[in-house]
Amino acid sequence: MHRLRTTFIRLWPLTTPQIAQNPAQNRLWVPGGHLGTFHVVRHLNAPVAAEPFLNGTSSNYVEEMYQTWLENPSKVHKSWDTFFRNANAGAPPGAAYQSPPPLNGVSEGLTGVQDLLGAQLDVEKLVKDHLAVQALIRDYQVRGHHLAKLDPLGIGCVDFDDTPCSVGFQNVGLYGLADSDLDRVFRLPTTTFIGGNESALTLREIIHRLETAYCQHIGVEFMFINDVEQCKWIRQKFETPGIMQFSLEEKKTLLARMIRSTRFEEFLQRKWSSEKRFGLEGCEALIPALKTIIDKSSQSGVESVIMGMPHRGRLNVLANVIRKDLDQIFCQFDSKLEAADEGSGDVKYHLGMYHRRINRVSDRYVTMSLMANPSHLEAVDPVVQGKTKAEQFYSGDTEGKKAMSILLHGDAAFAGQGIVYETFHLSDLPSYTTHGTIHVVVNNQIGFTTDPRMARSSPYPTDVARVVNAPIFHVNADDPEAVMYVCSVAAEWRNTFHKDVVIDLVCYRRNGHNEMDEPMFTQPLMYKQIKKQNKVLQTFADKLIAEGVVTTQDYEEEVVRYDKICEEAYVRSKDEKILHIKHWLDSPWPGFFTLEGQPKSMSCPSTGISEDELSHIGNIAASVPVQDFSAHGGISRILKGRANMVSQRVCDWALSEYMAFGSLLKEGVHVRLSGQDVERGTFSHRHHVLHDQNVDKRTCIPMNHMSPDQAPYTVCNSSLSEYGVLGFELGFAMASPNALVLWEAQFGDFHNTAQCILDQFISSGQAKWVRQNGIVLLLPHGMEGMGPEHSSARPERFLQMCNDDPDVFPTFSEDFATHQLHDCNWIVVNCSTPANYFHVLRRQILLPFRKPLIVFTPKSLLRHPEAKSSFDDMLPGTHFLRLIPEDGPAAVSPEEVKRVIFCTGKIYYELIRERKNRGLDKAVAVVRVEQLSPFPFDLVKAETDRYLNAELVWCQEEHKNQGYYDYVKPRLRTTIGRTRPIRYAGREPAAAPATGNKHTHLMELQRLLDTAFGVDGSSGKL
Ligand SMILES: Cc1ncc(C[n+]2csc(CCOP(=O)(O)OP(=O)(O)O)c2C)c(N)n1
Ligand SMILES: [Mg+2]
Repeated sequence: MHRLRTTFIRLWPLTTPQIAQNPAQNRLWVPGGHLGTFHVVRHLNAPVAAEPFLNGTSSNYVEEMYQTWLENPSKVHKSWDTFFRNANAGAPPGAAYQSPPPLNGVSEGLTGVQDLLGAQLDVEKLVKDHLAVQALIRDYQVRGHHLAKLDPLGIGCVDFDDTPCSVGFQNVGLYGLADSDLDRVFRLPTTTFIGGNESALTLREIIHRLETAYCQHIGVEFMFINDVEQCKWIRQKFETPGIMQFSLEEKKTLLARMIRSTRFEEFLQRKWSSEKRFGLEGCEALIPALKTIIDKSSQSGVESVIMGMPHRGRLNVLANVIRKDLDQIFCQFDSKLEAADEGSGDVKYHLGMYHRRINRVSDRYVTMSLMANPSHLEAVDPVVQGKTKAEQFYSGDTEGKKAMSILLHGDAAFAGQGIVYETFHLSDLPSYTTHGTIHVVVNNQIGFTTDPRMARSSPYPTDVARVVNAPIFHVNADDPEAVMYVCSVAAEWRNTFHKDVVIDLVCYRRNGHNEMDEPMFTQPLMYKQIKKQNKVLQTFADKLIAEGVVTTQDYEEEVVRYDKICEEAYVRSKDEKILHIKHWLDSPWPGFFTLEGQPKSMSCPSTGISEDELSHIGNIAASVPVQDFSAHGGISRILKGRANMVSQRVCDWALSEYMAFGSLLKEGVHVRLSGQDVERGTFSHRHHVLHDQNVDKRTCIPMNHMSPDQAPYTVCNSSLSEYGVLGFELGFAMASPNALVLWEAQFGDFHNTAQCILDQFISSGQAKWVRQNGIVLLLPHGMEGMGPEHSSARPERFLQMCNDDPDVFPTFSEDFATHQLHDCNWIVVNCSTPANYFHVLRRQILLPFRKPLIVFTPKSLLRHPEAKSSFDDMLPGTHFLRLIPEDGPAAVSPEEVKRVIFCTGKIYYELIRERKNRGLDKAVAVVRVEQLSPFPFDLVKAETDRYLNAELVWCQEEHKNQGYYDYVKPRLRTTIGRTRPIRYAGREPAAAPATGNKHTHLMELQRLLDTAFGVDGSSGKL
């Protein structure tokens, strides 16, 4: 816990108690212990418990002694010589040790004992001291970062819970060493690289080198990593003497980048002093940091970098990393500029960008995209990962060598937002890994007005990354060279291990949260210190001038040069009269739209497919297309059932989905279905992945065995995170319009843990950022008497966010339906037939533009005997039915119909059963609205016109304040010009979506059906 903001950072030796407090235990080993039977092979194999002193590390020491003795017995102490000689001669346990011969000529008996004890103590001390040195080295590796000078302000807000400080020259006593040992030479263990070419150093030098490696401006946190090789790799990168060196050229480039970063903010401040821009002042090193990562990654073959970042320093990153034209950035500050694009647009520090350019260091092309993002901190993280995965997937980059992601974070957000953790947990899952993300935290030690001690319970903001064994490099951001070094190590780490890594740029925020905020209200002392803080550019320039890397004149000229670039761009920006949000697109789809960015047509072809295709895909769905595969008996029955359906030319829900996916795959469209337990299907209806019952992990995905030139099908059970996985799939769908990307919620109500992705990206993304997205959400929905959870996918919420006007009756034109789809923000459907589900999925791809599709999917209908569709409804010429009119006796004599019940989804089946039971087939027409939004005004009007004498009812199984009623009612009224009342048949308003009592559920159902068929209208409610 953080008790106080402290400047004391502490260490505690891991093995001190054993070494210093229990010498008796250490003494056991030489005279009578197991070492008496020392034999290299045997002791290496012996369990540690059988060797009181020989643990994994001390055995190294004895082994080293033994090897040295083998080479030359005179190189080891006489006592070791005697010991090894006796042990090798086969001395029995405990008898190998003998004291060295007496050096003086005194009385044999007594001196023999004294010598024996003296020599024993010598060896004991030698081993003990070496173990102590080893413990000390290890402590530096584990906790050296506690002592590193990370905070440029020197106020240190990392609290390690009052653990006593131990390392350092003054603390060797804690390890059982004395000041007099500082000049003794110790052999170095194999677990350190501080020796360079030397294998032994004085204790003083050992401590000095460890301090250099671990306690200066870089703090390395890595010893929690399970992989020994990875730990070793990091030790080598930071311990090797003199490893942090830069060429003159590198230093000059670093200075030039610091100049750009610093002067950009100063320029904005001069020109627009009263505008919010969330400047980077206090963390100017971020720009060279990112550029170093990109340079190094490009050198190792990366061609595409996808970045996500919050507000802080975003304009600077756009200008100096992505290299967006400065005039395009500056014109965003002109509030009078007119927007050329439809939609709301967004503030300048949320917009995205895409740019391809030559990297000067690697001399290779790199495409960089910065994803547009909402204000919601960290929400973009999974989206970036999804897009990166998609780029890797489409370019066959199975190891992440060509495309990579960089995520930037604020310290408060990184620690506080759960999506960070959820995204980390995608990092090593086969269908979600992007093979290593480089995370950069702008750790300005504050979140808006909140101190870290109030904002997190972990010492560092980066502790969340430890769950995936990501190394964490803390670095003082006022030292640009140290920053550059950790960034190049991080890039190398990713390129070597393809795993996540975190760079924690410990810095400060020179201004308030934004440039208008007064930080002294809440952090007076911190800001007094900040005001005293020298500007990092000046300090760094002075250092390079002193080193002779540049002259004062060089430096000043470089500053003038960049200021001139800014001034010229500023002048050009004045010529901009129109703001094109399209220029800020982060994911262009070349060739999909016209050059003007419009859809290439405004019609949608038939979504049906040929009988042959239906049979072929159906047969694949009914088979196990690999040899010697033992499928489960239940699966065999399901496959047989599918074969029967194919022979009868009908589809149930699962088979129609198969038909949609299979046909798109055969047309070369990638299909990716992701979500919890989607491979089998929560309701055990899908079974897209078959498991061999006899061979562990042997699976078969029949959908991938359809034809040699088909697109690949990805179906993947996801981690249990809706927010992370939905964001990821949204990002995946962003990369290409030529893919059907679907996310299925386990039950529809679970989508609300991903509400941020729905609100900030899916429903409003196009309006804000002019980019389209065709993601499909499958949300199981329906009142089945299963209680308040698992029943409702909350249709009311999706419908409430639709942008079509309830009060305006549209003018119909040719292709009205497609135009309507084009203008909407998302499509909401509830299909009542498998064929319609098939069509709506295929329509997603055959439309000439992309819109998110929300599908309320059924549960009981999956196995409902009547919820089947004939192949006839899926053949060429057929298409998705936005509305399914009555086709029974009532439709024959519409003038005799007393009541028209409009409904959607599975209640249709309850209604027609009830109608039949009541003998009302002629009197009541039931009309299904399959596409709720955009509302099919044209088709609804045709129905209301047909049944002119009928009362109109909206029937739903959901409660009145939920479901579709509030959305449908005004639109129905607008359709009929308010000439007839719209009656309501459904459940009463309620707080919970459904009752937990089965009996009540059935009573409610019966009551709503009674209301629906109250033909005289008396029981219908307005
Ligand atoms: C999910 C969410 N909650 C709250 C906010 C409001 N907010 C904007 S910036 C900010 C502070 C962020 O602090 P930090 O992550 O340290 O970034 P910094 O501004 O210090 O760079 C807050 C709370 C937000 N944007 N998103
Ligand atoms: Mg912060």
